[in-house]
Amino acid sequence: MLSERIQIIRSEFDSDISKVSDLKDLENVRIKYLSRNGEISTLFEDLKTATKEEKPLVGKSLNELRNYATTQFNLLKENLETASSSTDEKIDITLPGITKILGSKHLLTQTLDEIKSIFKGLGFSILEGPELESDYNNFEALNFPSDHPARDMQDTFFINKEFLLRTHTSPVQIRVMSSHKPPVRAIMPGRVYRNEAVSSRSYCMFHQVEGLYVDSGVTFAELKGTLVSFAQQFYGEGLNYRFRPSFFPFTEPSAEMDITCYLCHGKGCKVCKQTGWLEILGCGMVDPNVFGFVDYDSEKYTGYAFGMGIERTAMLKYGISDIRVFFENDIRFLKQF
Ligand code: 2NM
Repeated sequence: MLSERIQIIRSEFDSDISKVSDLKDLENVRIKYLSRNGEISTLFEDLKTATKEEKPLVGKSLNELRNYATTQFNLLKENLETASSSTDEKIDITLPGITKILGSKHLLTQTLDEIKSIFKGLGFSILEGPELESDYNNFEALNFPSDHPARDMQDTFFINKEFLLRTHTSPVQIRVMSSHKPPVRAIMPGRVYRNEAVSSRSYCMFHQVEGLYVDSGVTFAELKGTLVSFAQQFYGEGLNYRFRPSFFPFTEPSAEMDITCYLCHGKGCKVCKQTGWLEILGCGMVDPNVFGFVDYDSEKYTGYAFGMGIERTAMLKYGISDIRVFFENDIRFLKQF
């Protein structure tokens, strides 16, 4: 009986549509019941074979089934479409991306990297040594007289009578010369410590890079050539430079190297204290007494040495007026470089 088949198809449709979970399932239900060859269309075909008496009633319930199925289909289709489009909205491709905040090298590290690479290009190797040193390596072997003011507790952090925090990286030079025969050509970067009042110009800890070249026949002219080449590469070509006589216990003769003030170009200003010059490093020929301590024959060998503060070097190059900014880790300072 046709009316019974209508009931069966309706409950099968209800069961099938209740299992639909996505638009693909729903389309299969549409094909099964509502397409041209679907179950409901087939019932309409069969209606033609019904008796005259049956036809109006069966036709009516068949129309109801088709309307019911179409309505159910449309409702579910709408629900599934809004559900899937709302999950799409979770990815808004117009939103700006989440960028990872990258750190950068500290200005001191950048400055030291640049100094290292220039001296590597000039044939120097790079050596390091301990920050805790003996009084012998830090002062004695460097020809500091026993009454030198640097050896005072006021100026140096002593651990005990024999050991201290190194006040310069020169003890590394003593270590190298004590353990290696000439030629020696190296730079020694690292932290050094001074027991002084902290101010905009000095801090209790800072960084130095010192250099040493010992061989037979090393001259002061070679010292000047090497340091001028360094200054031209680091501070720029076209600057004037000069060497002024100075004094260090470990070198004789000793000198300080100046370059034209980058601010006033030599005219005189606050930064260069009206001299037109900026002091960039200290240097000299290694004192024969130092060679005596490391067992080098000073009749056979000569050598030059130099040293510069890395904070001071960066301050000169970038116009920084307070050394403390290097150690405060204020992002507003650090991210400028
Ligand atoms: C400086 C200036 C001049 C220096 C000398 C030596 C050594 F060990 F060879 F004697 N090391 N470093 C030196 C010379 C350091 O710094 C301003």
